Amino acid sequence: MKALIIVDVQYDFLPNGTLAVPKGDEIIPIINNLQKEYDLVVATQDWHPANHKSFASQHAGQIPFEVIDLNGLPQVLWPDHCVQGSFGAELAEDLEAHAIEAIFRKGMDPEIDSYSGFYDNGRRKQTGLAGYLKDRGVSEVHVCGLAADYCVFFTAMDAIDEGFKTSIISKATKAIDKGAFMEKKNEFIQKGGALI
Ligand code: VGL
Ligand code: ZN
Repeated sequence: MKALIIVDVQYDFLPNGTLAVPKGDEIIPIINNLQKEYDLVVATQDWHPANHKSFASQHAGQIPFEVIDLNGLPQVLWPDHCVQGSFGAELAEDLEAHAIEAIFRKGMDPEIDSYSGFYDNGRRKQTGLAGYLKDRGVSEVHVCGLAADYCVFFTAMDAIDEGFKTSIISKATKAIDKGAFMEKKNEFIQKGGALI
């Protein structure tokens, strides 16, 4: 069984969003066309409380894209984004959603960020995605969505650790920082992942 994992296709990561990924909207029709190729389609949704500590706004004197130590982990400070219940946190309405069987939310704990759809950045807690996929007999996953250099990359890296044959679909993802994704891409390939 082969699953498609659609990562964080939410308004705040699209043009005009608070943490817009350049050309993020261009991947939506591509993802819509891809879905029929899979036995199972799931999605993730970044879902932060308004006081999430990954937000620069929660740290006096800090500005977005600075890096701090947050509870022992390096943390990029982001503009406020994907606040629970806000428009920016909604999955894009242009994203075909009929086939999405489950949506795994992440980033609810204000003390720790959660890029991967599988666990938080400190691997303290699982979202349940790995167990769900395994229960459904999935052995291979393809990861797409936003952003290539953060949530797509970390979801794909953890998918390998969870024992799935894992690919990132190049044409169905966009990066916040293209250069950073080039390096992470190599790390992913070295770990046994594929770019397709
Ligand atoms: C993401 C930064 C912060 C992502 C989420 O979906 O890639 N990036 N939160
Ligand atoms: Zn986030």
